[in-house]
Amino acid sequence: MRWQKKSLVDDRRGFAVSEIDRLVRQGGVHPMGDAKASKIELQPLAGGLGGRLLGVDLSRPLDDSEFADVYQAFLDHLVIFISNRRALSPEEHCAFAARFGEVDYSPFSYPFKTPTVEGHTEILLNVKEANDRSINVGGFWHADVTYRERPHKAAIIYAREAPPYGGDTMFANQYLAYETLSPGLQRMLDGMSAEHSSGMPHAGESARFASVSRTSAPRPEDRKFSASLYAKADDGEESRTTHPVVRTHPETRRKCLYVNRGFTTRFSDMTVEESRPLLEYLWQHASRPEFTCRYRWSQNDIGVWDNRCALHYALNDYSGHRREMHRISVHEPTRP
Ligand SMILES: O=C(O)CCC(=O)C(=O)O
Ligand SMILES: [Fe+2]
Repeated sequence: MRWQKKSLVDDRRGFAVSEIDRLVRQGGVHPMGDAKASKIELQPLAGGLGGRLLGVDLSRPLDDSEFADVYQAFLDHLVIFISNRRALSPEEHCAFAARFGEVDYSPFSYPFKTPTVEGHTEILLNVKEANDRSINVGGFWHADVTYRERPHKAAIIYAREAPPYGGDTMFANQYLAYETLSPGLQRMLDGMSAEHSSGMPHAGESARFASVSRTSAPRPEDRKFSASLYAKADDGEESRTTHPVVRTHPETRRKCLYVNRGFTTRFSDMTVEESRPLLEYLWQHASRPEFTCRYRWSQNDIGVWDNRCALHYALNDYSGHRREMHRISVHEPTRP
């Protein structure tokens, strides 16, 4: 049995223990193994979160019981990865994504552009050409679209083309971020809320990284937000909203920290100057190496992250190589 019982959940806390966790299997399963004959296994990526699912292949639809296992692994491990035997069509990607919730068809808010896959307004096309040395999409710690009243519940991302090395994505467990704060700070934050804005005052040019490689340092012009394909040059309206600083996950009922460097601007009823030192502390704490995992993409991989309790960061270290990701997101049914 290669299923490792690394569970962020346990009976003591009263959370559901995954059905998969109870599976006892003989022998190993190759990631590309025969999905029909095999049960799903999970190979943890790190202590804090993340798991690779073995024995699942999305080149054929999953039946309900298989999907239930996948969904439970998503809740238990916060971000899961599936390696597929062959390329998935946009329709197959979409059909899998739709099992996680209501698919988001709306464009992003100012200041972002949202290129999409032709004929599929729900598939965000995140491509960086080999000669593009500018900043990348998601190159800062964030959860997606938290400036919306109902941010995304999950993202289902497909690696259409992965660089030979570099271009990994990192994730950070925000249950752990909350649980490792002192009881005093937890009590204080429990009652607080914060503003989130698509204007990204703290994740602008200073927090982003232009493309790096061992042989090429970024040039000043590469560092500008406007150098990215995904930045809008024209003026627009920011989207803003307010969320609790600590939220309770609607499915696991666990509390997690819910501020991020990307979009959180300040605590409610406080100025940016008053908020910044504590936010800065929380942002750094939230991405402690022990709370993170890092995934190296291969072509045709699918990743699914729980955007309610995990942060992510896309590394911009593949200068000279092309990377193409397709992302579908599903809405949270209610406000955090
Ligand atoms: O390209 C990636 O790995 C993720 C980028 C990102 O932040 C996103 O798609 O939300
Ligand atoms: Fe993102």
